[in-house]
Amino acid sequence: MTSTADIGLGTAELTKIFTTATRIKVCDEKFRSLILTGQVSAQYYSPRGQEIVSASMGAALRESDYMVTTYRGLHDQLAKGVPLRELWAEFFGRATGTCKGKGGPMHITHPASGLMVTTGIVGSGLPIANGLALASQLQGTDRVTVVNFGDGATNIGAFHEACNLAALWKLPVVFLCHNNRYAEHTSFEDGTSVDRVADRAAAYKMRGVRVDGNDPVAMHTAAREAVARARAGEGPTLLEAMTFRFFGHQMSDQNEYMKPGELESERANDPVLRFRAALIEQRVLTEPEIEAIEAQAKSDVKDAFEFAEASPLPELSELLTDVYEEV
Ligand SMILES: Cc1ncc(C[n+]2csc(CCOP(=O)(O)OP(=O)(O)O)c2C)c(N)n1
Ligand SMILES: [Mg+2]
Repeated sequence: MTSTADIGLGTAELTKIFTTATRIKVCDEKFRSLILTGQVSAQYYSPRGQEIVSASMGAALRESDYMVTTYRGLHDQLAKGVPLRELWAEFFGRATGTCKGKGGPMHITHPASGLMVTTGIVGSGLPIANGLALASQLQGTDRVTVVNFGDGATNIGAFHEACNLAALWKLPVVFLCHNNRYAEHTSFEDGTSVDRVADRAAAYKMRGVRVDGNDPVAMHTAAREAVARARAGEGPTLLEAMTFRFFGHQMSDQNEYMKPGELESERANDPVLRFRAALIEQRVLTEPEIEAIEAQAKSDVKDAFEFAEASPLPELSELLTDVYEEV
């Protein structure tokens, strides 16, 4: 981790980022164990390894800001403040979930916390984010929209269309690319014509920044800057956060397409554990304070799991409610 003293990040901000990252990690570990032991059947895309990107961005946002994310979205949803109980209930398809059990893990939506939509269509979040940002601009608010997507999504037409319009109209949007070096099973190099996603911004006269997304100080600093510029009407940023995913594209993926040793060396350099060690070493938090944060995360996740499990499934009579607009 970059030295916190150089950047001027305070204990409160660092604690917030670490607390969120820990929550994401614990939530992911529990959910994966439920799937692997056959207790839950769900389509799940683990964000393990990418926690710091989302936690650092989340700490740069206001509750009233908007966020859009993808199927690999648990980290973003928690970082934006979606309540754990409702999130878990939606993952379980229960009536108490964020979408009353009709969305499931791939479609988490919780406007009260600004998490406007989760989509499984690669690249589709960017034009949606532009629409949200345009609405904020027309309404004269200073709300910012952040859209999360992967490196693979930057090869989709919608990415390029959205970059063009956002730059042209100076929309208050941040395009946050989680570059985890792989799309479904294709490496970044095998599917992308440029070496850096951030370089693509120049084609649209947009600001492009690449950052080590696993370094909380660097990531939070870059996120704060991009958000501040968007809020001040200075236009969009394409922020490329370098990171890595630890558990395959989805649960049955064995990562055979990765380079030999790549996964092992990344796991050995776990960004959440590195952050933990740095906080102690730089005397930001003590070991007992960190253990208390970890214990709280475990107890919150247990509570949310029990809430979801005890919640009812949606009634059949609810099948069409909130699905079609009444005219
Ligand atoms: C338009 C579209 N094409 C293909 C797919 C199938 N698909 C789902 S995820 C994915 C890989 C996307 O990779 P990336 O954007 O890097 O995100 P990551 O999964 O690494 O977070 C693909 C090809 C899809 N869902 N939507
Ligand atoms: Mg990817």
